[in-house]
Amino acid sequence: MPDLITLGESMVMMVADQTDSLQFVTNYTRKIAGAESNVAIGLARLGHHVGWISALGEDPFGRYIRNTIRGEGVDTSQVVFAEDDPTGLLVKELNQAGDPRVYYYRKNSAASKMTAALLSDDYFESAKVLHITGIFPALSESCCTTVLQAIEMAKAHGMIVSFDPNFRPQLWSEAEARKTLLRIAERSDLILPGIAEARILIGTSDWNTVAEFFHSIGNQYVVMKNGPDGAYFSHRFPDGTIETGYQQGFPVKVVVDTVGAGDGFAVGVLSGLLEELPLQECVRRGTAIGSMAVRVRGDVEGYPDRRRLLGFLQENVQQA
Ligand code: KDG
Repeated sequence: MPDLITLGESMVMMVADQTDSLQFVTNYTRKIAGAESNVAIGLARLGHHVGWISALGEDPFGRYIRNTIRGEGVDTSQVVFAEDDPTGLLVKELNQAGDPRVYYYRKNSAASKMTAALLSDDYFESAKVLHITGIFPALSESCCTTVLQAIEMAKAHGMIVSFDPNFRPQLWSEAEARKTLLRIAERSDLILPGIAEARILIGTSDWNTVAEFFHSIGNQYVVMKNGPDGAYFSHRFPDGTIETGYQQGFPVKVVVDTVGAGDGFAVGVLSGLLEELPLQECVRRGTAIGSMAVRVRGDVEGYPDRRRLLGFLQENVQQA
C-alpha cells in the first residue's frame, strides 16, 4: 500500500520539436503531463511507495499514460478507464526564454468527470500523506468535490495533507480560484504556494504575513517558492514554537524548460517529509530537484533517482 497518495488528471503532451509558434510547428514529441502524476513519478524514482488515483480515456493515449506511470513504479491500481470520454491533451509551445506556453484540449475529458465514488477508504488506510494541487479542483464541480472528499478521508486516517495551489489561469479566474483554493488551504497541513500564488490567495507575498496567515488557518508547514532563487519555509511545532528560514536556489547555467520544476520542488519537500527530515532539509531537496528539472526538456525527465539526488546535494553542500 502507498505511503503517499495523490489524485489528478494526466494528459498526453505533444511538445513542439522546434522553438516557434505552434502555427508553424509540424513535428512533436509525445510525452506525459500532469502535476500530480509528476509528483508521483518523482517520489517513486526516489524509492517511495506512491499511489496515483485518476481516470483516463479507454483509448491508446490513456493506456500509454497508465503504462508509463506504472512503469515508473507508481501504483495505478486506482486508475479507471472511461469508455465514452477521452484522455486529455496538452500541446507545448517552446520559446527562447525556456518558459513554454501550453494549450489545453481537456474539456470533458475522462478525468474531468471523476467523482468521489472512485475513492476507496481502504486505500487511504495505511498512507501517511495526501498530496493535492489546485489544478484538479479547477476542472469541474465533481473534481472539486472529489478533492474535498479525499481530504476528509485523509484526515480521518490521520494523514498529512499537502497542497500545491498550482494556479492555472487557463482553467479559471483568480476570483474563482481564490475561493476554492483557500477552502482547501484551510484543510491542509503543508502548503506550497509560489510568490504569485500567495498574492492571489491573500493579496501579498510578504513572507512574514504569508507564514502567519497560513499558520493561523491550520497549516503546520508553510513553504513559499521564490522561483530559481530558492524558497522561504516556516514550521510551526505543536507547542507553538516556529522555525523559519530561507533556502537559496541552486544555480542553473541554461534553463531549457521550467514546466515541472514546481512539481519537482514538491517531490523534494515530500520525500523529506516522508523521511521525517527537518523542514529546512526537505526544502533543500525541493530546490535541488527544481533546479535539476529545468535543465532538460519535459516535466519529469530531469527528476533524479535517490543516488543522483544525494550526490547532487553532497556536491552542492555550500548551498545549504
Ligand atoms: O506542473 C506541470 C503541469 O502544469 C503540467 O504537467 C500540466 O498538469 C498540468 C496542467 O494541468 O497544467
